[in-house]
Amino acid sequence: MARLIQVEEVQFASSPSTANSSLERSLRLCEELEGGNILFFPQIPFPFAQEDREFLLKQKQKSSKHRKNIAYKPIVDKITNISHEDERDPLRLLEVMRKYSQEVTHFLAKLLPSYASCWRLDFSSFRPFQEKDRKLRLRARNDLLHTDAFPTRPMHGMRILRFFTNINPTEDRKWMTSESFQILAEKFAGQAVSLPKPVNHNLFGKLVRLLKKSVKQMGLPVVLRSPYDVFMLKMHNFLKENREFQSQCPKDYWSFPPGSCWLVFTDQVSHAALAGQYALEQTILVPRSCLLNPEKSPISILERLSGENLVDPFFIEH
Ligand SMILES: O=C(O)CCC(=O)C(=O)O
Ligand SMILES: [Fe+2]
Repeated sequence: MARLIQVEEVQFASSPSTANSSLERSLRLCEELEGGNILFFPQIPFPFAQEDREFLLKQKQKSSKHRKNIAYKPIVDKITNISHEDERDPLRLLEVMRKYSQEVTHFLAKLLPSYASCWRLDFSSFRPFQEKDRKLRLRARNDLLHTDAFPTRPMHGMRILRFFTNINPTEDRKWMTSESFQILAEKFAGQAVSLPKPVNHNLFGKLVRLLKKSVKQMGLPVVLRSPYDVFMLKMHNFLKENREFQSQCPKDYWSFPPGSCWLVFTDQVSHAALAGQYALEQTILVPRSCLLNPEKSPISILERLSGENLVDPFFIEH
């Protein structure tokens, strides 16, 4: 089960003598994250202007029904999922999201330099809806325990690392967590959730992948899932759809107070958001090659369980 590891006020090294202790701290934090724990920061550990927070809190979303979070894509510097009837100042929103994404990335790059040397920046999101009693279709529900897998963004073995910030001035964000991916995979993989088929390395398999890749490069919306991604998606759906698991599994409850942040590998720690409104989040993808303990990653666990290679090593890592 996940533990909460409080990270005390972070001072970054300014001299060679403090560089060693920064490095030690960084390795210790990677160890905790990869061990399935949650790093907790009582205060936002980087500048975040009060007027930016107030701007976000003023975003009046008409109804949370079927609505998705607002996403910011740092690579193309664009916001998606805003509806024009809700959004009166899209440029300002873009500016605030860009700033948040940059500050998180900058902070984490200093805190976890070994990850930063090879990570890929994924989306950032603004979550303006009240999670309690939020009406979403079952597989999209946040209040059911799950490990993360994105239907439209296959990971090819990369890890999903997410940094959350509760910007609500008065209300905690409430989470529940349960067992780690390792325990869940040992329980369900190969039984309730069928193990993935190995990567097809024959000429035909290679040709199909090459073809799909070129279709994608032409700008068509093809999702290139590895066997690993197929499994992770099945596991996500299975957990949310399994009433017995949801009610019987061991649970821990966490309250993240206003102004706090937390960092967690959400493909490993099963979690659910039970209540809270107004959070920000940045997703970062960490390749297996940059992990301190790659053997603890979901891809390695599944490859051990299946005895098969579940990602194509010659394929793009995203
Ligand atoms: O918004 C949150 O606090 C977490 C929701 C969640 O589990 C997710 O977005 O995958
Ligand atoms: Fe999640």
